[in-house]
Amino acid sequence: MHLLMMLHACIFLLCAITALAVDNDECAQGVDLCDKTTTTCRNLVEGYNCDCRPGFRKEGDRYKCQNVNECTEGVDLCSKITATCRDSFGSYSCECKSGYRESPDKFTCNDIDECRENFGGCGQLCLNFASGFRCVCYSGYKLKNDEKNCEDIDECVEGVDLCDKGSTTCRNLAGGYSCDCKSGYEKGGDRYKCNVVKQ
Ligand SMILES: [Ca+2]
Ligand SMILES: [Ca+2]
Ligand SMILES: [Ca+2]
Repeated sequence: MHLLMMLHACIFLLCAITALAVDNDECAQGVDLCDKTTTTCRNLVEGYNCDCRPGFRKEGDRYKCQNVNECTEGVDLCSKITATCRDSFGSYSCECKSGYRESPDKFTCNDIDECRENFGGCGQLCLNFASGFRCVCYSGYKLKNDEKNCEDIDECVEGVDLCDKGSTTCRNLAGGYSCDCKSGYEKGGDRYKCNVVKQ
């Protein structure tokens, strides 16, 4: 009886070993149904599994995985200030916002210093700042419609001069203006006003 049981166990074990030995490696044989682009086949003692590749996840189908939209799920590493997340099949990328350029880490972008590169095309002064730049002018000048070059402000025509109307005449100059004395008047200490010539 005892011997019979042992014999039975032996036969059972042998069966198990035989079953193990005949396990097919479906992955190696290429007979698996795993989707090659989204999964990797992994052999199991009984059957096989289709493991999702990075950037994909299981959704119903056991042979196939779905693209993870890292952007909408907010798991991307893109800088919110300098970049915009763009989803792709199995991955994502960080696209630089206007005025920024890609940095080595691929997640953040660096401000472009437009003033260091051809002076931003500015005629007089260039002011760099994050996300953009601006052309500015010397005192007495104003930006032209092209937002790049500067032109003299005609203070006399624009009526922004401080010349005393009674004793002086405004004369426009590049970058400024002067208050010239009218006849019968002469310069005193004030640059905006003239004094009556004493007889
Ligand atoms: Ca993706
Ligand atoms: Ca800039
Ligand atoms: Ca002027």
